[in-house]
Amino acid sequence: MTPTDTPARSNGAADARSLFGPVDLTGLDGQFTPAEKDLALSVRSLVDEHIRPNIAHWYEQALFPREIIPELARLGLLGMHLDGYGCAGRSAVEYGLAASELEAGDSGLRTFVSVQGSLAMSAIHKHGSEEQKRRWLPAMAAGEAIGCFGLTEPTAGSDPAGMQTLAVQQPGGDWVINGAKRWIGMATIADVAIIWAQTREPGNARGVRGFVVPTDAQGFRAEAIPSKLSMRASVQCDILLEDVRLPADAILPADSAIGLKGPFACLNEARYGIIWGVMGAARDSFDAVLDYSAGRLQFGTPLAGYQLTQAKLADMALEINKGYLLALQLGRAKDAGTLDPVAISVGKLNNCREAIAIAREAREMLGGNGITLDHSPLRHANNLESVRTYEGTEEVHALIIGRQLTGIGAFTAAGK
Ligand code: TGC
Repeated sequence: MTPTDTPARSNGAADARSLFGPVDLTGLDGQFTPAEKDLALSVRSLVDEHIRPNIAHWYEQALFPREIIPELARLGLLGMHLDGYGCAGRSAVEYGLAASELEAGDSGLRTFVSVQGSLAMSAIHKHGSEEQKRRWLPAMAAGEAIGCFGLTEPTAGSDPAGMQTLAVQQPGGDWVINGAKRWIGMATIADVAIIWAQTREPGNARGVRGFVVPTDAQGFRAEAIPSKLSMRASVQCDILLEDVRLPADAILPADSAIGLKGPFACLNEARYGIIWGVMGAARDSFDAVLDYSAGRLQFGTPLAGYQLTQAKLADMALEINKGYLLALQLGRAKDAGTLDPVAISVGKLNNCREAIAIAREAREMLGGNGITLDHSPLRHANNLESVRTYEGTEEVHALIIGRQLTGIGAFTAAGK
């Protein structure tokens, strides 16, 4: 048999309800209910209609397309896994599938949905007062109010316990916050910021707490970080807080928000979404190079007919299948209420690592054409540099797993 007379692959078009297409070598499609598939395919339609035709332009011009927000809200994707207060109450698996479809379009758009739903809305939903929930969640689910989540600081990234931002309670009850946050998604377009700060009451240090800060509060300033080579269709910002005065009830009051477990509970949600999201970017990179290799002749033979190409495609397909199976295992556990944060680290570390390797390999297989925005893999690979770094770097997740395996914390040289 010659390489060109073997119609070995189907493009999945015969099954209009195929979620995964040709990469599905292990029966992934059969693992999802009709309702889960419906949701995923409706997000795919949104991506096909609104994101794919424009993403190269947005990426090149470094534009976050605000006009996409009403479309995301219309599908119920903002805070989609939260219950009540205008949120869609979808399952963890549905949330994961939506993240995957969005990130097949671009990590920047999935990041917007994560920051809004998994970080800002989830902080209010988990830790907020009834008044805070009613004030913000319905508007945020409708896309009428945008949120951001300020944890990381210029000198405190992997170690948020080292944050310097300080909220001091005044004798009348008001809080005054001073400090700086960095790498905060959406801050320049946000209406509300969840700001995590060390707290001090008169004569008393009280540890890290969260505050619901309207971004029009006096002394709040956000500036977009320029010249990014990654996440160009998204916006990451510095926040400066100079004597920002807030009423006593701006604090997130729940006991669950006392100390760093407050923000970490929200990071769990965002990290979970990333496990699925990055597989979307990997799948899109694979689909791009599979198509290209079928049509591109080299020495008179389609690239797809070369053994080296097929071995690379096979390796990519293995990791995409394994990555989705891992995401699904964790998603079913999350829906059952049994998902452990260490398992989230397993998923985040593995799937980010494999997704960026797949996107880079796909770029290489596209040859010189792969360095333009005509093809998605290098854009995905550049975005994934951010995704593997935020919400816990690869090193942090490796050390969380290492601590679980050995019982010894190795985050610092002192063995903490
Ligand atoms: P440690 O200080 O000992 O623990 C503090 C408390 O937190 C609890 N905890 C968790 N709770 C729930 N889920 C988790 N995943 C948790 N991890 C820790 C812990 O049990 C303890 O509770 P308590 O009751 O005893 O006070 O911290 P640790 O030693 O457990 O963790 C160390 C380390 C390095 C793993 C942690 O600091 C870490 O995860 N660092 C990475 C931080 C990170 O991911 N930063 C990214 C922030 S994202 C952002 O700011 C902007 S990106 C989003 C955007 O685009 O805007």
